[in-house]
Amino acid sequence: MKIRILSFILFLSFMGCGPMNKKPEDSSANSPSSLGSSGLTRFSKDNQFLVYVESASKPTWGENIYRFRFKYSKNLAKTSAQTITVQYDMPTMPSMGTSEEIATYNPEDDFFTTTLFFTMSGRWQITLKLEDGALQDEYTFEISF
Ligand SMILES: [Cu+2]
Repeated sequence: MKIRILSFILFLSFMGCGPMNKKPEDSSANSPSSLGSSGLTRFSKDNQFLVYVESASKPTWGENIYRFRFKYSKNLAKTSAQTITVQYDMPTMPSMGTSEEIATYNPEDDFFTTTLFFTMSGRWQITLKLEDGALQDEYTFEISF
């Protein structure tokens, strides 16, 4: 038993994240939507865009490919943005910092694609920052594994 606890502490210090602050599942309406491997369509934070998110597989340690599609909420037309900024972090571990990737637009399939690298299991929060001319908005979702 002691050995098991010790190796758990060693594991935590190796990962450099400190103990996890386990929060109960938040089911409030304002909490970011969660995403498994299936696609999801939601409005962005200020309702400027309709955002579709999908991933090729269930979230896992290492590389994870995500695809996004944006339309204007008011007329459902395609946005003219060519890139979006993707920021992701672990909300319960601020010391890990925030990682950033650029998702690039592929006109052939009308999707933005990026690869995120999850360095450990747990809860990750992902924010898409979309700028399209004068329109700016963002969309946040969460994954856990
Ligand atoms: Cu962490």
